[in-house]
Amino acid sequence: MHLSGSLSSWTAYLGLLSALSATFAPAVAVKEHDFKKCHQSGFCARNRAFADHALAASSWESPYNILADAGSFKDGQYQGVVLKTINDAGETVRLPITISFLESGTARVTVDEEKRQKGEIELRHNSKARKERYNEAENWVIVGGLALDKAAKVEQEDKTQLTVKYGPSSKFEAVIKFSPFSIDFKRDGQSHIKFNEQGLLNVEHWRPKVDKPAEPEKEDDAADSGNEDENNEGKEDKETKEEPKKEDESTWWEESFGGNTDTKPRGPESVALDISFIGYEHVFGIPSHAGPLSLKQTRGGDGNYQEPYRMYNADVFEYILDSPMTLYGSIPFMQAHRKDSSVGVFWLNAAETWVDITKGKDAKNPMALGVKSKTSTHTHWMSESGLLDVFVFLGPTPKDLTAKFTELTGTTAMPQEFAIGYHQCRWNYISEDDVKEVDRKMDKFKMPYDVIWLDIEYSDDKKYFAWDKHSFPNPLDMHKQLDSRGRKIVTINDPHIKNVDNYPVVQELKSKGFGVLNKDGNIFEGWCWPGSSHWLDAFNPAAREWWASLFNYDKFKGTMENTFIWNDMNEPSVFNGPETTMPKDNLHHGNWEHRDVHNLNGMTFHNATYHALLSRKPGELRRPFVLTRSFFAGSQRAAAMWTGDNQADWGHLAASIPMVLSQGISGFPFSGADVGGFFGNPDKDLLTRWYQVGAFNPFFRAHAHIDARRREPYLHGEPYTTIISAALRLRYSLLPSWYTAFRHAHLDGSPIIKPMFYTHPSEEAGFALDDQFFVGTTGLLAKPVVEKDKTSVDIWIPDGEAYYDYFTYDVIPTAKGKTVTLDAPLEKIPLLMRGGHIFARRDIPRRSSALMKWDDYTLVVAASKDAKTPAEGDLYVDDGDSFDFQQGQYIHRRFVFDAAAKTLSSVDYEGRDSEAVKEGEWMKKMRSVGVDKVIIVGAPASWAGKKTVTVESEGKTWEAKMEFTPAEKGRAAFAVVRKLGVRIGADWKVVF
Ligand code: NBV
Repeated sequence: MHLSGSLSSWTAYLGLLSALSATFAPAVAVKEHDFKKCHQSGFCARNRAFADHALAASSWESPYNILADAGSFKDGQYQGVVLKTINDAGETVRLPITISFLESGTARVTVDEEKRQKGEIELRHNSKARKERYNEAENWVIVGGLALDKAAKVEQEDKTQLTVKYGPSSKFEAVIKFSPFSIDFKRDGQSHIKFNEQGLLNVEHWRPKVDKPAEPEKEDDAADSGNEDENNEGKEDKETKEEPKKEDESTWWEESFGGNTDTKPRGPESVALDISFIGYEHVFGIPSHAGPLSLKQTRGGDGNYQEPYRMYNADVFEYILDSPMTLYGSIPFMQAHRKDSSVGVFWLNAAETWVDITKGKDAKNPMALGVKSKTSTHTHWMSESGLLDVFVFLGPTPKDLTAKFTELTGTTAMPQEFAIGYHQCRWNYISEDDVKEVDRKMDKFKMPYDVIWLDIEYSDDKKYFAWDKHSFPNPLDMHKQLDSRGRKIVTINDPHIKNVDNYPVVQELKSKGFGVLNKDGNIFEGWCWPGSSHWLDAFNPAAREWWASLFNYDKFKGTMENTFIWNDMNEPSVFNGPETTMPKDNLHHGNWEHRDVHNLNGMTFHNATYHALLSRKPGELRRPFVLTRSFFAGSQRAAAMWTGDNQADWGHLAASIPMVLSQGISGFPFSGADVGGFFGNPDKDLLTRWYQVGAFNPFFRAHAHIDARRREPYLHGEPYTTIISAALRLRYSLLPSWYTAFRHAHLDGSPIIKPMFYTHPSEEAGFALDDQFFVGTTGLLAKPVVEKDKTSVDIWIPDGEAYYDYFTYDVIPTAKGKTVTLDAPLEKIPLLMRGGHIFARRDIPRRSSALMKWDDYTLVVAASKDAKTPAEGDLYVDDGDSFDFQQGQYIHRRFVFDAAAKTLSSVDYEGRDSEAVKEGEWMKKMRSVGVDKVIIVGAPASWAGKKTVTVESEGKTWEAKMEFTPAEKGRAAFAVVRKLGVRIGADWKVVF
């Protein structure tokens, strides 16, 4: 093997790191303490202190009141003013408020600040930053669902409150109290969500800096007010009762962390609000965090966190598990769940955000809960800047929440079909020979895969768009060789652009003014993989257009139709920046401070790449595939994500499941974790188990750090090779069902793998479970093994349906709510089929998904326990590459097996008239694709002795052969019908 390419770059990289480490902490040293705790983030400390004060005081009254006479309600929208009283003299600040009731039944509350809105403030340090609170987040995030509900009506209004009825059949109600300001969101007359119930609303209004005589410097001023330490709580209580709380001003005008100083030209400007979920014990969402799906409390106590959940996208190298610490991407969408009810909120703010969570009964007024003796969850949201902008969803089902949330933020893009196959990655495949060798070996070992990935070492000295000529002299030939078996290449293209003279990309970036600026308005320079770098400002439309042009095949030479793109480091990661990212006082297009837009940054970058890939030569229009590390609400429209730099240990394997589930319920289900673990060397058992988990991640990619030993799946000898191959093949045979699950995600935002609370919202015992899940609508229930040396799993059965072992057809002896122990030796993935479902497979193993395109299907029917309940399922298929599906070029079938009527039928899923769709090339070709086999698991015993079935389709009737195998020793009876002779796209019926 040819190693010199990698070694030379690696040596250069080490050299660079040691050079850098003399002056600052490079990425490889990042540890937990390199990221802020709440007490080190001025606004978080201030708002927590504010909360401590308010919650401890015997008679706390929020200083925010709606100005009763200033408001008006028209066409589904209330517009008014909240007055914030800022001192004992009764001086107030005006905060315009808009409460919008949307046709979808979602409500939106937006609070701005008049002075900043009008630009009547002064910025310090001659800053060029905008004066307004950031009000463009919705331009990036929201793509629909904002139409106002004209039918929303004021039910009652007086000097003290306003009640608005809205939503479907006017079931929803918002009771807006004026003094102090609060909102009670009700459904069917019962309170579900309350704003400012605890009085923690806080909008830090603009004030001029008054210079005081210098005080002696205190190192950790903010820590004194942070008070996140439980032991301090009593002390703080005492203080608040004895004297009025004095605000901690130490972080108003300047803040330092890790040697970086934020100049904060606009002073303190945070927004915070308490949001209570009345009678709800579980809250989910706000990814990405490496912790349980059901979010923990954050104010200390047994098993709880001490820190709020943080959302400040960061390159969190070697992240720790079971932690509320921020990771690479954020979706500030939270849903609360209790038996038979789900509600949620979406906090539309892209600045650094923290969320405290506490649970308990309302100590002050238990009757106010509305739901007696039930636990409520109180959340406290704090963002550093921007508008207070919150959407409220009143459910009542988890599916309603994901549907309404994605109505606003968009649904998962229909993926390139190959993208849901298996991806082979490592940092790095070091040369063309290396790539070809891996490709050859995968074939040799009959392991299907679709994509091989090239990490940063493919580039010429980290100058993206240019190949390392020594290691990749003929990239086009390499692409073509892979293309011959339908395979793809993904190259990495990061947002940092190497700052050297001989690099046209950086020269253009500079001359066109497309880089992010520093606080002084000059191009920002920082350090990343290439050394000194500049960053593309993807907030700038012209910069995005230019970026798109760089991907044209004639610009990014050596790429072709089977090249796709990976965006890493887009938080953005800046090695010498505060918390390994950009200074908050940097400036983006429109002179918005980085502080305001930080969590959007990754999304603007992968959006730019998405648009680049839509068309790379005149006349081309194809679905892009972009993988992103950083993301925000809305990223699902353009990218897939992975969970970043995990580790090759069992804990990280286990953590990957709740993390991927959390993405799924938060509108961004195209997600997965690095199979094998990025850092370190997994032992063979761990790697094997990881493939079994990865085969059930919507995004399935193996990846490894440059220092990790080679671990391509064919390298491990028996029995591992066979077992890993089986996991890969299982994924490939089920690709039709995965693709169908993506279709549903695309249509209504539903998750691709689904946690128990989502599929069984009435079964309380399942609410906190996050280690087992259903796949789409297949009824496949998986509980992969994630513990060392474990050879069995306990799986919780959520209902009274029949459950069959996927591989043996054994009937699982169980009952609703029972936990069953399943054998799971290394070669076994615990996978059950729930009765009442039908799913599609393709059973001929092939080398890539592209080669399976015209294969016939197998349909698996898992019969219901009760013959009267039909089994149902669907299959969606399109060309997997173009946008022709938007013109009706797709097949979507609904299958129904009715045991009582002895029929299995296929009809158009949407009841479309097949003649109405003019068949394009792909549809025509699909005419040759049929159903090869039907397997009915749990077939009625009365079929014994039956040898044929009658098939009816397209005006004809014929017979097909059936084999029936009776039940035996716990295994269900099953029947197999072969060579059905029906087209997948046609209506047909089998009569048994
Ligand atoms: O590009 C190198 C790596 C990449 O392999 C990994 O997947 C990313 O998460 N990248 C981070 C930068 C360096 C990490 C140590």
